[in-house]
Amino acid sequence: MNNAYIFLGSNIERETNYPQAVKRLRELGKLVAVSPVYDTAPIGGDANAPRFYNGAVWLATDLSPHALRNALQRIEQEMGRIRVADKYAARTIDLDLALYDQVMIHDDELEIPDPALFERAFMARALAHLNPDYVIPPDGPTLAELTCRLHAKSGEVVEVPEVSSQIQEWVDTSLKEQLSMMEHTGQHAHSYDEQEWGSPISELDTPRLLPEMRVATEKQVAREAIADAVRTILYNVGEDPERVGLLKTPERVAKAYDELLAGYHVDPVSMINEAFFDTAYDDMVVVKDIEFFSLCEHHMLPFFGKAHVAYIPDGKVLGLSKIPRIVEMFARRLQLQERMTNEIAEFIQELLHPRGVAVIVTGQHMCSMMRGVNKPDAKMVTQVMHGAFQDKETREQLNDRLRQENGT
Ligand code: PH2
Ligand code: MG
Ligand code: MG
Repeated sequence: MNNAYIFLGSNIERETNYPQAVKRLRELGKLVAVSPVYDTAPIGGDANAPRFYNGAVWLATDLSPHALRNALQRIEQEMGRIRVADKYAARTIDLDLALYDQVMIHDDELEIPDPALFERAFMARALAHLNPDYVIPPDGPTLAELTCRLHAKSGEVVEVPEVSSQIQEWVDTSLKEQLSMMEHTGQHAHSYDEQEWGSPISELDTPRLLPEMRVATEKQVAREAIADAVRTILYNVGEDPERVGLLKTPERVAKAYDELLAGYHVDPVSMINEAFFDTAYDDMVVVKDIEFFSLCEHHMLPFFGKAHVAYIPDGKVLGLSKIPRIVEMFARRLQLQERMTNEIAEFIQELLHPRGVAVIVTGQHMCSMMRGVNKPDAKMVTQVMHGAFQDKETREQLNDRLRQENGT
């Protein structure tokens, strides 16, 4: 048995067509679970099109993905679905094979996982209801995580409790029937016609894997989710997100966050790229006045200033450009100045095992400059001193260097 997740949609006589389609899915396998039914606004196409019932079903089946897709199309046809060129046309029933075990398929007939899943909050939500921990192949996010990211705007998705419980009851009785039938006959409660629906799973071709497609999609999903959240903020601070000046703001902000918070996506190994060198130089190395811009994790407001980094090598030194890059990697995240200072020092410690490492950071925090205590001139100084820098003399030497080089 294989686990197939089917997404259903109906916006023509949906009150009868939707429940009927769920019942018919029983012909194709065992119904493991059904999601609630959601009333959703039509996406794409004519905005005045009738609203949909949408939901999902988890089906345990012997059918291969392609055979299952053929079987679903047959049910759509039998239920009066008329296929037209307009992919947004109203339909009695739409049965989409959204997910199938950990399979990825991309051919003329099937796209699994269904790309619509990454765009439609209600689709992610219905599927997450069936199996929240399901990891979308090849390596996530889980359905629960995706649902959070796609966070639906209010009013866009409304659960329909009466229809949901009616279907749920039917599935419960039907499950019992299926089970007792299996006990009595020792067979599956369903059978399918191979000739009509195609080959069973054993003849399934190896699916083509397209992980790079997923990386791009995930990035897009994240951007759109951030833009949606910004729209919510704009509306709730009393603005009109539809006014011309603000129309593109959510996308702009999302794009800006890509840059401002790029530190989460830096791979430290490839960033360092083995740029450390053996050397006999064993005196203090100071890289001072490294400008940084970060966002505080308490308010997501900027803090910025300068970082000074020093270390005393023990056989190994780092390429000059790497120290500012390390600062950048930690600054471009939601931060506390204290933690950032520590992380920079720890990173260098692990990388070089020097005789000592020191990091001093001076920062001005917008969260206290333009709000709260309103102290625009206050500066925060943090420092971490490891190894040889615990020694008073070495510390004084470092202070001298910083003062000297600052010309003061
Ligand atoms: N399906 C579409 C196009 N638009 N909108 C909603 N709300 N629900 C759907 O299932 C749906 C849609 C194409 O399959
Ligand atoms: Mg379809
Ligand atoms: Mg569809």
